[in-house]
Amino acid sequence: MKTLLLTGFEPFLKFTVNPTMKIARELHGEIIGNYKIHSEILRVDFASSGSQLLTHIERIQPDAVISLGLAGGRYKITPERIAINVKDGDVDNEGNKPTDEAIRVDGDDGYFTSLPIREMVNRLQESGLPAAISNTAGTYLCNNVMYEALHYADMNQPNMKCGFIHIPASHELAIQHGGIPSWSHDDLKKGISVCIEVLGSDES
Ligand code: PCA
Repeated sequence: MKTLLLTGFEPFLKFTVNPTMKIARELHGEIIGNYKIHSEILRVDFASSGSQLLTHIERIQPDAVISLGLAGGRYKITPERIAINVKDGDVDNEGNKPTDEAIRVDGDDGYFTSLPIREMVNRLQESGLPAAISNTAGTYLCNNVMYEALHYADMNQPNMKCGFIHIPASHELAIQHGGIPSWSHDDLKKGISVCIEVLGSDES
């Protein structure tokens, strides 16, 4: 049995709940395909989210890492293609607001995901769930942790598959927030389970 580190994020900005937190918590300990899931929740903090993720990787020694983030306003489940070496954007939960900064001053400009994102999108759509590859994870915390995981894998563990999946808002969040498209929690969770299944089948 292999181990998957699955991360979600805490709420941030105007989003009073983060559906990725609930999904990660509910899938903790589950077995999907040949992966046992170990879930952790990350802070929305430019100064500590990356190191938090790397600490979990070193402690858990997973075979693969999937991080989840909310993309409030997106309509589909969107596995991300690339992480870039940039920190820039809205204020985080600790009040930091970097502008045009590098995540790692000596790091590569970017990293492509090592997850089977095309197969994930195909299988999501076959399962009746709208999905598309996204070509930008932005420059906020989601890009930040995706970059850190891929940088770590590149340096230390090239066989560890890593990447990031953005999901739309849940109905619960949309009711509180107002103007964003939303999915049922069950469909969001099913979508992530489908992606994990694909990860396993990709390796067999
Ligand atoms: N989404 C944000 C950060 C936390 C989250 O769930 C992002 O897309 O960067």
